[in-house]
Amino acid sequence: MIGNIDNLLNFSNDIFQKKELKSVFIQITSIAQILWDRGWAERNAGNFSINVTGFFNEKELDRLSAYPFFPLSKRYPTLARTLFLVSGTGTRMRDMAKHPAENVCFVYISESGSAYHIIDDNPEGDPLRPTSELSTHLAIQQQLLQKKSTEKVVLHAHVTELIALSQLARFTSEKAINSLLWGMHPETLLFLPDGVGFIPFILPGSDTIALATLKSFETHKLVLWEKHGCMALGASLSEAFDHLDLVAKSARIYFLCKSAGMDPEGLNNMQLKEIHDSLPR
Ligand code: 2HA
Ligand code: ZN
Repeated sequence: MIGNIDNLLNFSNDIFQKKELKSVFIQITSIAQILWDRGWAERNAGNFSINVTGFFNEKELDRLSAYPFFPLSKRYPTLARTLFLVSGTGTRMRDMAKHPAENVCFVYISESGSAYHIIDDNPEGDPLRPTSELSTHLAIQQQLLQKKSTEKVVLHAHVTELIALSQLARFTSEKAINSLLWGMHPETLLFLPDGVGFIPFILPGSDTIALATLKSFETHKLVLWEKHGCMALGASLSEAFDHLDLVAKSARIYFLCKSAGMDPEGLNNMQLKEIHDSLPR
């Protein structure tokens, strides 16, 4: 354990430079750019958390325990001594793509699971605060650890095509929206056989949305928040993005047919069954 502020500042620098994290930062750069290019991250929309605990040894985690802590509004016992790379609140994906280190912070959870501290790339200025959706991210990350899931990433983006679908009353149920999305393209059923979770509109950043999302992630890898956006899980940021990309493609096919004045047929039940039966068991 160290208490010397110079050591802390040095460590804050070391942690951003850690070579094992290089590929994580490369993915952040590329996915942030794609989210911006797609228009899925207007203004400061979108956020992510990446569990990077596995890149650090016990000794390094001990050093992190020397930082000052902020209390968390809830206790996350399973997250004790875990470390996350989290997008900063108010940051823009278009800036993230160019300067990832300036737009993310590390969030380290205390031994009790009831406090956290922030390590950013600007230790002398005001700390960059983590995303406004931190409570939802932590609750989901805790559930992933409890399930011993290989998924380490939670990604939120304003996927325009899916927000548009959620504006149509006939698709505002899990059954209806999945039947549409699976019908538009075989890969949607192949890669998301559990479909997407659907959550009727709830205030972003609230405990209620965190709880509803948590429940939905018990059975899905992607959850749609009505008239707002999506959250996706992945072993990496790229994989979480792939889930969003896949369902957005299905939604685009639907709207393309509609804008050409046609009602898409969709894959029929026999075709869907054939795809379903080809899935590995
Ligand atoms: O990160 O998208 O829902 C900003 C948001 C909040
Ligand atoms: Zn949002």
